[in-house]
Amino acid sequence: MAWGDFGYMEDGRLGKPYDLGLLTRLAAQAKGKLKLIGLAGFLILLSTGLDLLLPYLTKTAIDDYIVRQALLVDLAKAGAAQVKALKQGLDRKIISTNDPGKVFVPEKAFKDLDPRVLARLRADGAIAKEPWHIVSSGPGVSEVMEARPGLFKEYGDRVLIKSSDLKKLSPDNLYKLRNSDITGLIWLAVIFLGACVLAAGLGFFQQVILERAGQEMMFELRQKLYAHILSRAPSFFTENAVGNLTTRLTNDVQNLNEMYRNSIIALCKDVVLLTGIVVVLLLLDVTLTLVCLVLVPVIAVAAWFFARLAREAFRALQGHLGRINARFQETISGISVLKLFRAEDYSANAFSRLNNAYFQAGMRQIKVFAVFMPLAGFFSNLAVALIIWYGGGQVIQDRLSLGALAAFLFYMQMFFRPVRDVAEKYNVLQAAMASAERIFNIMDNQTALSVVAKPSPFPDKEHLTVCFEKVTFGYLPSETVLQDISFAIPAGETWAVVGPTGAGKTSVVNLVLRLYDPWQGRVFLDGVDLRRADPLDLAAKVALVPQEVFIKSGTIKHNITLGRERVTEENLDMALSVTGAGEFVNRLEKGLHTKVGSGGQGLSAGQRQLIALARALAGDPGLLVLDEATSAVDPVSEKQIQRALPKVMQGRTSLVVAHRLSTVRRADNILVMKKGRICEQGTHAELLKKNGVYAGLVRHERLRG
Ligand code: TTP
Ligand code: MG
Repeated sequence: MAWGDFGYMEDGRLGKPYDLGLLTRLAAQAKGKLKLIGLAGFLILLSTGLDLLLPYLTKTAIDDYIVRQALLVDLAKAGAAQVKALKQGLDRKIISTNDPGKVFVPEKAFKDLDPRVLARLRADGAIAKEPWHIVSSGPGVSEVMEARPGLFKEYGDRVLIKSSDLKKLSPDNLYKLRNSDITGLIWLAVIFLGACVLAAGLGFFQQVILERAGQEMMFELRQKLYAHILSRAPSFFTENAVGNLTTRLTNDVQNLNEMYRNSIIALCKDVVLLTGIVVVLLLLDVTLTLVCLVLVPVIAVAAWFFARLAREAFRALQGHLGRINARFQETISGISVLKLFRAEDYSANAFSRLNNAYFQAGMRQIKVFAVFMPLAGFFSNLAVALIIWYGGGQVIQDRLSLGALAAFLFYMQMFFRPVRDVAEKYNVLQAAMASAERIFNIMDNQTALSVVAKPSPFPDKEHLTVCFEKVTFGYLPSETVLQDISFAIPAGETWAVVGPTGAGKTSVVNLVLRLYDPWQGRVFLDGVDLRRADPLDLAAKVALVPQEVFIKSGTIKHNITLGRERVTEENLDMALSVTGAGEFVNRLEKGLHTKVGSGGQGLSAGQRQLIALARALAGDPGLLVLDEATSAVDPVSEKQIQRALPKVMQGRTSLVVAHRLSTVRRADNILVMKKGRICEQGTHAELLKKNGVYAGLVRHERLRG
């Protein structure tokens, strides 16, 4: 992954990668996946082992098959101590000649010698410069030896030829001579290829297993979050904007996955690989390893410095992106107002400023990376230079084999790859920690209305009574919306609530449906305190036609049934015909199966209201609550709904917030609300006679005919 594509954060905040509390909670998420993760970890170990094997195979190819040289040592020129050390130290590796004073020593054996002994031997001129090739035994060897007898020396089962004399052999003979070396190389190449194929195979399984574990965790987390968010009380949704909640469920969860995949697992793999490399290098050559490791502190400081710069740049970028997102969301949701006032240009200008800031922040981040990436490359090349300088010198002095040098170069390249992207992983980790914090914030939100362990069932009756007992309530602690409300609706009656805007009519409705709990007092439905009722029972008994109709995208049928089991085909037909919604639905080409857009695109305001009425009725509720069910409707639809209402309410207890005099007049009782209190109540006639607030409303045509 390149940089920065971690989704957006509305506040541009980054988490602390070392927040232990968060890490523990995240680890708890992975609990069920331990087997999968363990299996993947094992595969990672295996494939890392294979990665480490490849340079070693290269070394073997060079040292054992390509370069097989020995040097002649004149023991007569060496001191007694050196001879002893040579004989004891190399023992069986030495090839004795016919002359007891002279021995051949394979080049790669010299490095096993104490460097001081080696230096002394060189200083004394005991080691000849001329290299000899050690012929490996093979079927064609004796044939070649017979053809060119003068070139070869035979000591026991070992045959040697001056390396410079190899050129004198015909290509054919050279091939015969080195036949077994070539076979060895072919075998090594096959093993190399096999290791590569195996590593690729392991990589596949490891990837699939890890991804599976990751995707499963994300799936479960999304599921949990969704259920949790849905079960919050309405106040939660006033505090948390939809856009932010959407980000929680999508981007933030994705960030966690990114962290898990690109950071934690990769980090573990890197640690295993780096440790493995250092161990193998130390085994190959301690001093050269230490020379290379001199660079590590320098790189560590550079990486730390870079991580800080990158963090700042990344945070700025995320902040700007968040602002763009928020701005765009707001603009689109208010698009009709924007168009109405022709404010597109103004909005475009504002957007262009945000966009420009985002662009600048992006450029800053790119610059930071543009410095670090070549720098990391530079260090990697510097390590190569060190190996060539110091290691090359060691090879010349026979303290290091050529194969080991090649392996060193190979390993160093491997070493720097993870170092290069450590800063990037750090970024992912930070973004993810911020996401985790926000997700857990939501998970910790306890605003859901309490549900008792053993809810009291409602009596199984068709009509319900509603009773408010000294209810006081508000949305914000500082503001009381309903003050000491008490009333009782007998079963089967229709009561109306009227009052000026903001009086608290919708708030009363909200309490009947237990969208909120009152601060003081109690709300009863058929004698059951709503706090003790089963929420599902309540939903089955009460239906609301809200002030603002909500239509979800899908078919009309689904909009009416909302997937509720108790909405039978029979109930559906009844609801359609009683409300009159069936008339317009039948006129549609696809009838009930017509698709509508979210927000009710494709439906008129009146049709939406009819659907909301049908939806309420289809559940056959014992209590029907209408909140200004005809408020947003044209006169024709209004008439239609007005006609439907008496039929809809027949045989049910209903509570109707209304501004229609015809509806109100029919009510068995009218509650008149003002500033959160019930100021009058009675029938239409009684209230008119009283000549109070209600009579005033009627007189001023606040209630229309
Ligand atoms: P409502 O109960 O909505 O008033 P209303 O239904 O009588 O008004 P209208 O005729 O316009 O529909 O509001 C009473 C007070 O409570 C008002 O000051 C706004 C406030 N309120 C909230 O703070 N949050 C809410 O979710 C609601 C519904 C109201
Ligand atoms: Mg209202």
